[in-house]
Amino acid sequence: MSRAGPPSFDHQMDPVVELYKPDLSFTASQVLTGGDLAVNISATGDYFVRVRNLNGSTAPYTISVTTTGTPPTFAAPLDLDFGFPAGSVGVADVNGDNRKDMLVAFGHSSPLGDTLVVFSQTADRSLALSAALPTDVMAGGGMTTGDLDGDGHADIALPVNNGIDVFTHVGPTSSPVFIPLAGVKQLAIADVDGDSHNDIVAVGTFGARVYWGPGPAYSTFTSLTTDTRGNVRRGRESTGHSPNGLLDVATSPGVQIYGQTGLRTFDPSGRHVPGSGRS
Ligand SMILES: [Ca+2]
Ligand SMILES: [Ca+2]
Ligand SMILES: [Ca+2]
Repeated sequence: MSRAGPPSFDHQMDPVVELYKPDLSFTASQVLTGGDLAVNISATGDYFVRVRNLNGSTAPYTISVTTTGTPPTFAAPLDLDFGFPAGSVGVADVNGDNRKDMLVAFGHSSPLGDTLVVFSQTADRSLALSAALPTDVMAGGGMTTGDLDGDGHADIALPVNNGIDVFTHVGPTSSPVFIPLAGVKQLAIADVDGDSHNDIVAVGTFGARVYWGPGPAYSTFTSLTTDTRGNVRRGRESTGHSPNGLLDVATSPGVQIYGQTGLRTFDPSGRHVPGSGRS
């Protein structure tokens, strides 16, 4: 920590104290911060202090180095007892303040029936209830998050009865865009075709399909399979790179991989991963 003189007008500007990293890159300057220059040094090494005296001032300055305590990684645990089960949860920064927020979905059998509850993370790492958004009738499970409209803020997709609810620009009065699709059980968000727009992968009683972005009103899709044996009850999908650089789609239980053989073209037979429990 570099500390420059008592705070008076002449001492504020001259001498000027600057700190440089071991690689001589500039770190901080009293001119830029104003007042005392206090710098948290997290990596050890030889740092360099440069003092410039622009007008021959004889103002004193002192330099001191002190240790600081490590701030806790986690704040005290925050217990949220709703008194009834939640359908699914998500963690994503939906309001764009660079703090991840907590999202909880409650289905129609819950006292909070068909509601998406948004808890915004505050600067002191606590959570503040910021929205309770009505959804279409839903069981509550299968929430997923990702930026669907490309504005840099996370959005939310939820399986609901006979479709998918998509929330963008999440705020206290947001309402969802509805994508009709009966039998949706689970969703995933990824840029499956690599066109920089996130896509939605859905599985359910219809099989599996990919809705092509940009969202939030997805209208074009590709059906990967109509096979519902494996994923109708607790379908889940993930994505991973095949050797051709295109994302594939995997469903469970068991692991069945539908390879993207060409842009937006999938091997409909799927590939069963041995040992994953499905015949
Ligand atoms: Ca946030
Ligand atoms: Ca967004
Ligand atoms: Ca895409």
